Amino acid sequence: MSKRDWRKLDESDVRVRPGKGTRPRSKRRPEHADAETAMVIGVDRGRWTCAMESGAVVTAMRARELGRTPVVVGDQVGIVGDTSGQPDTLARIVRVEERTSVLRRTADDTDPFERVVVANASQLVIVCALADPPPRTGFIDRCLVAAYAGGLEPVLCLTKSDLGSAEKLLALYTELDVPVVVTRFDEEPDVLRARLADTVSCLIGHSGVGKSTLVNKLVPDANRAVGVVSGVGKGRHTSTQAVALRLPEGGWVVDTPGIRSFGLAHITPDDIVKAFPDFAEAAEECPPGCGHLGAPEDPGCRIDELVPDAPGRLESLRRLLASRAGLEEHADRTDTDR
Ligand SMILES: Nc1nc2c(ncn2[C@@H]2O[C@H](COP(=O)(O)OP(=O)(O)O)[C@@H](O)[C@H]2O)c(=O)[nH]1
Ligand SMILES: [Mg+2]
Ligand SMILES: [Zn+2]
Repeated sequence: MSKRDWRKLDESDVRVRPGKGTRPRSKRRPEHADAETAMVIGVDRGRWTCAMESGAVVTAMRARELGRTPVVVGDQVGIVGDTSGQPDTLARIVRVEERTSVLRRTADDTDPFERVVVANASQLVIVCALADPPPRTGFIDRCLVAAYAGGLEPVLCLTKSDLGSAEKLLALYTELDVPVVVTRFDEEPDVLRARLADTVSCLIGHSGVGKSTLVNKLVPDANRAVGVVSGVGKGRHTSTQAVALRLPEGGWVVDTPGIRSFGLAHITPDDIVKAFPDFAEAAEECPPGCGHLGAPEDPGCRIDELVPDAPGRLESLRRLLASRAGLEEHADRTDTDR
């Protein structure tokens, strides 16, 4: 072999082993072909709790080749190593599958970035008490925006019906076709239970609305503490992580104790409008960059022309668009639940 040929061989060798930064994320390596699929059900200080398809629950670390790739509750992952789930074993996450939906928590004083906190949930159950604490429609609207933009089906769960009537809230959300279930702690939540069966659902709601009470009914061995205020500002991160709990009927419910609000900063008006086929069609004719709020903010918004058909529905949509813009944030923050 001549000197030249040697050099050639050398170059091609370099080409098949690119530097760390350019390595494809899910490069198929022979040793990972047999990775088992699991769902992430908890995250705590660099350790991921994963439910294998076999039912075993395994603790895993993130393989070094994944770098800082986020791995969150609900993620479908490929796992290698010791997947027995025996005490003191540690498996490795080598792959994160593409997500079908995402929920981001808001940036706050403890973290300047919106981060995905729950992946692949198919429903967002917005839990809101009918009284004590009083319902906050600004909060519900922002949750709806997060659901529509993140690819989840929203469900409104109105709790404490022994303390108040659902009538007013029902009127606000029927126009948007949001399914509503009403619960109270002295009755079994059978309607909600049927809705959650065989799917992954994420629960969101302010402290005190009755989430833990519900979760304890839905998941008999959950043992969630009732009447305990958790959340941001308490300085205890372990109690504020999202956690997925297996439902006896099949499926999962994700409790999000410390997440008070979902991040909406990346969401555009079009992301919201897209969730409503009738409005989306009209919006295609809007001027570029239309915020779809109507006059005076958005003169020429074509959605205005649908008003005669669905006045209440348009009003509801505009309310959601305004909540994305943060116009209601202040009102919602003043009647705090801490
Ligand atoms: N009156 C009434 N109180 C409830 C109901 N559900 C829960 N609570 C009470 O509301 C308080 C907060 O409940 P909890 O489940 O801890 O709410 P979380 O903070 O959302 O998890 C507790 O004192 C519960 O006993 C209900 O349907 N009716
Ligand atoms: Mg709770
Ligand atoms: Zn428009």
